[in-house]
Amino acid sequence: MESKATTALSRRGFVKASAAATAAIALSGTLAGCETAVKKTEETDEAFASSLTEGEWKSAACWHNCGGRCVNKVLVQDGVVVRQKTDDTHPDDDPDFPQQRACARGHSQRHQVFGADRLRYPMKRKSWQPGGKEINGHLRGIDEWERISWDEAIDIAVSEIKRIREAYGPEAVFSPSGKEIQRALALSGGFTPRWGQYSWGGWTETYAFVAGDDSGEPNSPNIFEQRPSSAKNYSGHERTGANDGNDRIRLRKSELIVLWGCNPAVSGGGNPPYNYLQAKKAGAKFICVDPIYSDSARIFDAQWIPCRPSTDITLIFGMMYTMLDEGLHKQEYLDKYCIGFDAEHMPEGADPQDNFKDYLLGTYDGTPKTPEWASEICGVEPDVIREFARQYATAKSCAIVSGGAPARTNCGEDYAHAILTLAMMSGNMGNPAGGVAPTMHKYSGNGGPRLVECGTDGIGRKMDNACKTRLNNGNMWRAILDGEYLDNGETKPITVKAIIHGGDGATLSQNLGSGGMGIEAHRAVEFVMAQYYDLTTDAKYSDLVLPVTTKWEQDGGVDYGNREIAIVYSRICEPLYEAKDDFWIARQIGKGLGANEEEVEPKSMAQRFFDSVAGTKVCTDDGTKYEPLVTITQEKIDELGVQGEPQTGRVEYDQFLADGVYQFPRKENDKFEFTAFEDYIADPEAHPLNTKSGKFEIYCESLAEKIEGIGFSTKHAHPYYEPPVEGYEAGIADGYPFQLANFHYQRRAHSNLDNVPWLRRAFAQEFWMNASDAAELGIADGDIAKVTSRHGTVLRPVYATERMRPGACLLGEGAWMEFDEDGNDRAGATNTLTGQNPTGEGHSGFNSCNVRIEKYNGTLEADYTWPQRIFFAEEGK
Ligand SMILES: Nc1nc2c(c(=O)[nH]1)N[C@H]1C(S)=C(S)[C@@H](COP(=O)(O)OP(=O)(O)OC[C@H]3O[C@@H](n4cnc5c(=O)[nH]c(N)nc54)[C@H](O)[C@@H]3O)O[C@H]1N2
Ligand SMILES: Nc1nc2c(c(=O)[nH]1)N[C@H]1C(S)=C(S)[C@@H](COP(=O)(O)OP(=O)(O)OC[C@H]3O[C@@H](n4cnc5c(=O)[nH]c(N)nc54)[C@H](O)[C@@H]3O)O[C@H]1N2
Ligand code: SF4
Ligand SMILES: [Mo]
Repeated sequence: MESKATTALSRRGFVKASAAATAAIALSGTLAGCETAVKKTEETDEAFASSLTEGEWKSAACWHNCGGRCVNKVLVQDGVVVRQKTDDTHPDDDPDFPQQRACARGHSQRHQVFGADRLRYPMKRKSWQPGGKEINGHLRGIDEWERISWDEAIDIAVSEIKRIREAYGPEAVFSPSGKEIQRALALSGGFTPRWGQYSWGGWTETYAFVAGDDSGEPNSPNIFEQRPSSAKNYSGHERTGANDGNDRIRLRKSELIVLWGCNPAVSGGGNPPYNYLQAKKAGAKFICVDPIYSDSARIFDAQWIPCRPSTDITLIFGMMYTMLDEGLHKQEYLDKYCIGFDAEHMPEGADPQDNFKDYLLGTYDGTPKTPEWASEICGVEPDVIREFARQYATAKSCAIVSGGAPARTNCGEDYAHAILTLAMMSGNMGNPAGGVAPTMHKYSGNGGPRLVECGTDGIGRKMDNACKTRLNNGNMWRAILDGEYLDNGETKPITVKAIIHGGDGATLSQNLGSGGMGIEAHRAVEFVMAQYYDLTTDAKYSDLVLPVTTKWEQDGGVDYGNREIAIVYSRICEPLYEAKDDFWIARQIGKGLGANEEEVEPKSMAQRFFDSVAGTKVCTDDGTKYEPLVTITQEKIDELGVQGEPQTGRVEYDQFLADGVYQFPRKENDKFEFTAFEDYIADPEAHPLNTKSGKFEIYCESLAEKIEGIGFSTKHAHPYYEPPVEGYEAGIADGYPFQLANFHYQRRAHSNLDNVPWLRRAFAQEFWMNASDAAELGIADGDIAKVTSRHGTVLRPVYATERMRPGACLLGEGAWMEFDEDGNDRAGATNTLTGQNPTGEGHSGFNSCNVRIEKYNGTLEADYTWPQRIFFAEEGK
């Protein structure tokens, strides 16, 4: 059956369709306009072709945290962007050297940049006044706006921050996002920052504690032996090649590929689906473990294991039990490379009875973790679990690729620990075509050291100057409301009176419990400020809104793609309306607060861009080190008016910018293929792992201690199942029988682009539920569901399908909340349904969420027809 919202087109078909549609649409095209324009294009192919040669094609940023990084180009005619296209820097005839093609969001980017709903001027909420007396916090989100000047706006920001710091201390100023404004706040007296991991869930530190960062030598001169120093893991840990598993070319040798809570066709931006397709063509069989039969499952013709969300650990235990029962596990491998599997291999000082094998067998706790036991919880038939275990354990090589999703659960560390242990039991860790990798985004299925390293502007947030108070994503809203927070296991008081949204986050949209406690917390404080280019959820609930430029209105930048590419983009147009860039705003506010403005913005925009380009490096042909990528002459430096030294690289400065990308050439059997843990498996004595014991830790005391120290939840030293907060058992017990999973949705990059009507029309923000469950509740496909959790209610059109397993349901994350007078969120933001449940290492368990579902008898128009958030448009005329 076809999904109505997420039609899985082939890569070629998709790009063709979207390119034709994009090319046809004029800058401000309305939807009706689109259709006429498409027809017109078909009729006038020749005129269309010749129009592509007028004007200038420029490389444009596609900068959101979307999972990918692709080539995006725009055709500028007389200062107006009239077309968009993607990578055509070389022919697309070689899977070893594929093009870097854009998705529907990328092709729609100009509808965001030039959208009618761009914020034009600074605005103040009408019934709020600075000074702390006239606040009317209850009107945040529903008040009217008045236009103010930039001078007034900066004065308000400065005087409010000063007043609140003086009255309550610098900790009372909470700034959850925004590198530039956070620098200004840090350099002028401090602020309370936010902490916590979103993307990787329980994988965050688990990989490093259990398996080490990599098997490499930190100081080796050869980058293939080093622990690669590239893209940092969000936790601050070095993000290594090993974290992403083996490289894409080795994937083609896998006999079996298990996509575990991993849906690259929808959330692997860039080339991952294309790379997996090459493995499929080379003969790999695919299995998807997912509550939905995903678009990826369809494309790769996968076997579907329909696991209930947030219960994967039990499915893994059922598989392991089968492997033990049938003698399919690799005892020698476990003995040689791991600690903690059985009583004979426990770390010194640990209770031998506390080994993992006896836990699985139920020797001491009386509960063998059989497929029957697992099935009661994860909902997968015992025989299916057994058969899955046999397929997995007997395949010559099996690559498990896990998204963040199954670990983005309460107590998600146990999932990560369990699945690593499964790969150890089958001897797959270190197998060139096997392994287990928490890998998503553009990295999915393509691990290994980076072949291109992007340069940066070298400017940080100055976090050392922030206050020592820090609020975790999972309990910041509660902390603001209750006046206390948990700091390394200790409850401490905190008073928050100002919230400063600086812009590289959508905190009131993307965090647990935002629709409920998040909004309440915003209504409770004295001052809320936001700097964005649209009226995002964070801006909507603010008192002062500052319009910023998009990346198209700035000089340019260099951005990480997959390990083989660097993406570069340049200025497309001048700032629209009165929009200013984030550094300009930070500088003015910083100055007002007494910071040294040169320190707040230490480099000009031109210099920042130049440093990023000049600092971009490429791996040498012999694979041992990096050298500059871009050739820069003294004339170019003079022309740009920046500081720098001439350098010689592989590509001329102007060519790099014109191409929009540099792509490292790859070939099968080249020296850039990569297998995680290869050295350790070859010689564990000579290449011990970077873990406490030097081995794979099935029994990992250091991870358990770390989590205990944080104080949100506890973890056993070996993988362990305990029903999590808002897990399956809690939902049944409390009258919320459905488990809500989230996925990252094609319409958006998180909350970004949710306002683009084009994308709204293409992807309807539908609510997935099982067709039989729906029938039982009297709900038909296309009806409106009212979905209620302990924390909030949303309304959404139903996609009733057998592609969703019974008892579970799913919604795309990131919608812009839109509450009606009954308190129903008509947009269907997932964080209206989630709650502030801090867990584990301070990650967010978005996929542990209990709901109940009923039919809604009111109306809900398709959201692409909703009025846009447009303010003061008439004033610009
Ligand atoms: N329920 C649920 N919640 C989730 C998830 C989930 O699966 N389920 N996923 C989580 C994950 S994996 C992640 S990574 C997070 C992402 O969470 P965030 O990073 O907070 O989300 P974004 O929507 O990417 O926020 C970026 C914001 O910055 C603004 N912006 C972009 N560029 C600029 C700029 O140059 N200047 C300024 N001033 N503003 C700018 C955009 O308008 C947008 O509002 O969400 C998490 N939240
Ligand atoms: N289109 C789009 N793509 C994106 C992003 C985006 O905003 N939009 N964001 C990017 C970012 S920052 C991130 S971190 C990545 C996230 O990447 P992932 O975590 O890999 O992606 P998700 O879409 O959250 O989930 C992948 C699959 O897991 C399933 N799933 C959900 N819960 C569970 C569970 O408990 N168990 C199992 N077995 N499966 C489960 C979902 O149904 C989905 O099919 O995506 C990136 N890609
Ligand atoms: S995957 Fe991301 S970078 Fe690539 S085109 Fe889509 S939105 Fe842009
Ligand atoms: Mo993420």
